[in-house]
Amino acid sequence: MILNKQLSHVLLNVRHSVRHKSSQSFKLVIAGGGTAGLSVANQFSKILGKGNIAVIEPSDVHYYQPMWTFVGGGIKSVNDSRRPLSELISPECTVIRNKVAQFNPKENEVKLEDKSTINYEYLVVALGINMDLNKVKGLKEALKTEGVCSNYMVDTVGKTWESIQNFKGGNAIFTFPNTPIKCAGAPQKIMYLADDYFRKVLRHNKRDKAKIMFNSALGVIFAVPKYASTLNEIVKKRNIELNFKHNLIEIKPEKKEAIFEKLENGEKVSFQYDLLHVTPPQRPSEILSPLADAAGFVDVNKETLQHQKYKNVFSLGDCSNAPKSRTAAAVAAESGVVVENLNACMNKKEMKEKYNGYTSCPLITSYNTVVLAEFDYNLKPLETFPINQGIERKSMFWMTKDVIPFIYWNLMARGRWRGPKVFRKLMRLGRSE
Ligand code: FAD
Ligand code: UQ1
Repeated sequence: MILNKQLSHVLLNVRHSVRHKSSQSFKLVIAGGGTAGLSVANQFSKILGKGNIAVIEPSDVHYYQPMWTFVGGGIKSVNDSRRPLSELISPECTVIRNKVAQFNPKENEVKLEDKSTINYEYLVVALGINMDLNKVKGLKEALKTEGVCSNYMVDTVGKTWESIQNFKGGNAIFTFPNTPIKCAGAPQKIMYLADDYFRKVLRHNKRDKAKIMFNSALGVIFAVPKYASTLNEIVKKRNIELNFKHNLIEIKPEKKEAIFEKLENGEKVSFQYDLLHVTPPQRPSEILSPLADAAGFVDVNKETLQHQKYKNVFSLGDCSNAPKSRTAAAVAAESGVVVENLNACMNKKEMKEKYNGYTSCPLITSYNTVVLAEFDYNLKPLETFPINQGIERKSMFWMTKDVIPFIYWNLMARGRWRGPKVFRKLMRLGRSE
C-alpha cells in the first residue's frame, strides 16, 4: 500500500517534469504581456489566427499603470487600474504563464523559468523596465515606515494617498533618480496633486506649514522647453523648491532623513522629511543581455524597431533602446510600427513604417488641470488638438482621467489603437505640425 503510494508519487513527479521540460513552437512569441506585449499580441491575432502566437507573461492581472498617479492622489482606486489578463487577450493567443529566464537568439528559442523551451520564427520583446530598489540604501525598509511612499509599484501606490492625507506639515520631498525611468513626468505630477490637496482640500491650510521640494537628479524640470517653461512658472507660483542634480542615495527612516548626493561635486546632503515620495532607480532586466546594448536595453533600429543584429526580433516599450520618453502613449505608436514592419518581414516585403519617437505625458498639475505634453524624438511638440497644449487646461484633465483610460481598456489593450496620429492629422486640417 505504502509502496504503491510512493510509486504513484514518483510517476506523478516524472510526468510533471516531462510536461514542464517540453518544448513548444510558435510562429510568433511575445515576451511580456504588459501594455506593449498585449497590444501587439491582439493586433497580430487578427493577422496570424489561432495557435500561432504565444505570449509569455507571469502575471494573470494586467495593470494600466498611468492610473497610479490618480490612485496616489486619491482620485481612483488600485482596482480601477487592474483587469484580468484573460479578459483582455484574444483567445487566438496562447498565454504561457511563466517567466522568460534566458533568450537564445542564435537558436531562435527562449528558455523559461520552469526549464521548458519555446521556439519561435519571430520574437517581440516587451519586458518593461524593473525597479532597482537596492540602489538606494534603506529604501525597501523605509517603504514600510510612515511617510515614505511611491506611485511606481502596485503595492506602495495606496500608501501615497495615505501619506498625503496624514501629512501634518513639515518637509514634503519628491525625488527623481539618476537612471532612465518610465513616465518622466510622474515624479512631479504627484507633487502637484499633493500641493493642491494641502492648499485646497484641507481646511486648516496646511500648505503654509509645508515646504515642498522636488529633488531631481536631472538639471531641468522637463526635457521639452515648451512644457518646461510652463512647469517652471507653476513651481514658482506655487512656492515649490527645486533642487536639481540631487540624487537620492540613502534613507534613514528612524531619523526621517533622506540623503542625496549632489551630482556636481559628490557632496552628500541630508534632508529631514515628513513625506517622502520616491521614484525608484530603474533598470532593464539582466536577461535581456544577449539582445542588449551597453546600457542593457534591447538594441533596435530607432525607426523600424527591428533588432540591430537579429532581423526576426523586434522590441518596443520600456525595455527597448529607442531613445524616446518611456510611456504607454509611446507604446501605442510603436505598436503600429512593430506590427506593420514585422508583418512585412514575415511576407518578405519591404518595411515601410517609421517610428518618429512620438510620446505623450499628461502633466497633471492639480485636481482639475493637465498640461498635455506630446512630442517626438527631437523633443519637438507634436500636439493632437488644434489648441495650445502648453498651458494648464481643465479639458485635458478630463481627457486624462476619463477619456484616455476608456481608450486604453476598449481600444489599445484590445489591439485597436496606435495613438492619436489620425486625429492629429484630421484636427489640424492640413495645417503644418
Ligand atoms: P509594462 O507595461 O511594465 O509590461 C512589462 C510586462 O513584462 C509585465 O507584464 C511583466 O510582468 C512582464 N515581464 C517582466 N519580466 C518578465 C519575464 N522575465 N518574462 C515574461 N514576462 C516578464 N504612460 C503614459 O503614456 N502616460 C502616463 O500618464 C503614464 N503615467 C505613469 C505613471 C506611473 C506611476 C507609472 C509607473 C507609469 C506611467 N506610464 C505612463 C508609463 C507606462 O505605464 C509604461 O511606459 C508602459 O506600461 C510600458 O509598457 P511595457 O509593456 O513596455 O511595460
Ligand atoms: C495615448 O494614446 C495613450 O495611450 C493610450 C496614453 O497612455 C496612457 C496617453 O497618456 C496619451 C496622452 C495618449 C494620447 C492620446 C490622445 C487622445 C491625445
